[in-house]
Amino acid sequence: MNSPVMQGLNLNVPAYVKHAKLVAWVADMVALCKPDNVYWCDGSQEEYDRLCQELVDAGTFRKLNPAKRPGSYLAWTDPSDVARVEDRTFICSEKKEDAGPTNNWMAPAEMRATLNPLFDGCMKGRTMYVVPFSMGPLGSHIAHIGIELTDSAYVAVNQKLMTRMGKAVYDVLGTEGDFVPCMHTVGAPLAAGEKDKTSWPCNPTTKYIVHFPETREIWSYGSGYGGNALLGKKCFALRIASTMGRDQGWLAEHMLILGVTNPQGKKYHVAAAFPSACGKTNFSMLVPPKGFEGWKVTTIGDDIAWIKPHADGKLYAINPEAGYFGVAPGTNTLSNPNCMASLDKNVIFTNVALTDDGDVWWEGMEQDSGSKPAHLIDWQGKDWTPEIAKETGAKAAHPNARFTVAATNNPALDAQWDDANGVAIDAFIFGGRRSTTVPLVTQARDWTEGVYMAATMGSETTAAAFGAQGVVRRDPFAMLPFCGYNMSDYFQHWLDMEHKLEEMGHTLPPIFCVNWFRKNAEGKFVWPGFGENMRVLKWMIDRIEGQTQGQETLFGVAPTYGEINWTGLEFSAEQFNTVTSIDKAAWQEELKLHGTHFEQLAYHLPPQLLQTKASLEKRLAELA
Ligand code: SAT
Ligand code: MN
Repeated sequence: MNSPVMQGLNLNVPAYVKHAKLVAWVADMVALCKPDNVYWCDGSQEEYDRLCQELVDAGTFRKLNPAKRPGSYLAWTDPSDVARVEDRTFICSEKKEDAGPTNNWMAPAEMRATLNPLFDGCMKGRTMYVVPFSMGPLGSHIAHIGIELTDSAYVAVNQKLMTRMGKAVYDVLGTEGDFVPCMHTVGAPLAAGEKDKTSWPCNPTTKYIVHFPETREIWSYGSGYGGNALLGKKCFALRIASTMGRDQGWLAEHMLILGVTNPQGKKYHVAAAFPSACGKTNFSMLVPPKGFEGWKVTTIGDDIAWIKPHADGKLYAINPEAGYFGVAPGTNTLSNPNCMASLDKNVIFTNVALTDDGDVWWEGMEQDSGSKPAHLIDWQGKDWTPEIAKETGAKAAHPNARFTVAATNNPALDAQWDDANGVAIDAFIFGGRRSTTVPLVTQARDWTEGVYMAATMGSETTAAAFGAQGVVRRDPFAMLPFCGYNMSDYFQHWLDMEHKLEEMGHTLPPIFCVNWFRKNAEGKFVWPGFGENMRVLKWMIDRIEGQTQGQETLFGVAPTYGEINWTGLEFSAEQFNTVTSIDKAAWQEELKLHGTHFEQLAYHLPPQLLQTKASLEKRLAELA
């Protein structure tokens, strides 16, 4: 490879970067990608403001009305670049079995041969940004460092909000520290003197989101959006980190982390897994409803948890992120008042609509204002009126429109959110999106049954990923698109945690399975959800404290109607029955589907899961 110095390009390495291997890697990548400039991000506010202004000048950002939305910007993407691309996402382990049947796989050598010509010269006409970030509190023993090289200023400024990004990372890294190299390009090189033709450069036809788990590298080509491009998030914090966790004995999970404090001041920490766009952000910022005076819910994280066993026998969790990349549509002061307050200022919005007075709008906001605006510019830059929407079905905001905001904007932020030691987990929750079959809440009778519940989770698909929506797919642990290795090995890793902690003389936290999304015969949601989920959370805490008995059901221990605090909510025993009932025929079908799911995961499937299935079948057969 020609060295960049030979090409006459100065690497501009700042004096505070003292890591020779890192500098050598950047030099190699510069030689490969051939950017016009190299810029090392320091993470300062001055830099953030400057890069945002450059994005405004390039037409990628629109500055929102500072009187309405101070310090905030709106970006509209290319219509081909609006969500994660799961069919273009690859796990390139040496052996195909190690990626497993749920991941796209290509042999590493073949993938490198594919990527190399694509990356060769991919940054021509652009600046390469060197973005240093820590996933987790700087220097925490649970945290890890990544360096993203990207030709997207949009990525650099989003990373500033989403991670601990900047100069201080190099102090932690020192001269020898480990980091995950994250290569990213929008895949749209420019000829000499050429300007971008669109305000959202990306490659509309060629995309690759590639992970090499053995060498812990990420290579992302062609997309500028969300989880495809902010490589600290799904690529590092889930796919690569899950393989690190497997090798090193910890867990990287698609989980929110919340703190819940009772009126006596006792605090619990709960980690909960739900698929993308199923309300993790809402749950993590929950406002307790009437009847829960004195209770407080605080946010540690809204999407990802890194969890490590500690010498005291407990599992400690950190949020590796420092911001939220949440779904805007449906967010309002009823569904998530804390989130709405977080979005008052210093936000980057992507693919929401623009109001005539320079503010933002999305479907669901009419709940707060009482009506829809008479006119908007939609996320594709077209005129939008309620009449047009009625006629054509056009959405003002893309269903997967997002906000990026620093965690520190959140009024419900937990005091320990940045604690380097993490918080001790008292319960795990797994939830799918199912209109039938799965009850509102049950508690697994033991760790293995809990792992079974999580392993067989199903969910109707959402707009967070490209493809058909509303189809039930199995989404084990809400990790289907995010597990960086063989899913059955991942189940085994979870089962092994039990023995690991038992050897230390400890038991694991209880596991609960929830489903907020049951519908009635008319196809309407029955459970009110949102803040009312506190009622279910309180029952879980009662279970932890041994204050409530519950009742045995086919699928774990469930609350009786009388065990839930209904103060402030009218919810009849009959409605309760609609969201909790276990239908024998539906479950016969469900268990058959679990069987099909396990057949697909047969390689290395832990036998305990088949044993659990057999005992569920036996229980079901005995049901009247
Ligand atoms: O696009 S992201 O992966 O960042 C969001 C999500 O799918 O949860
Ligand atoms: Mn997510």
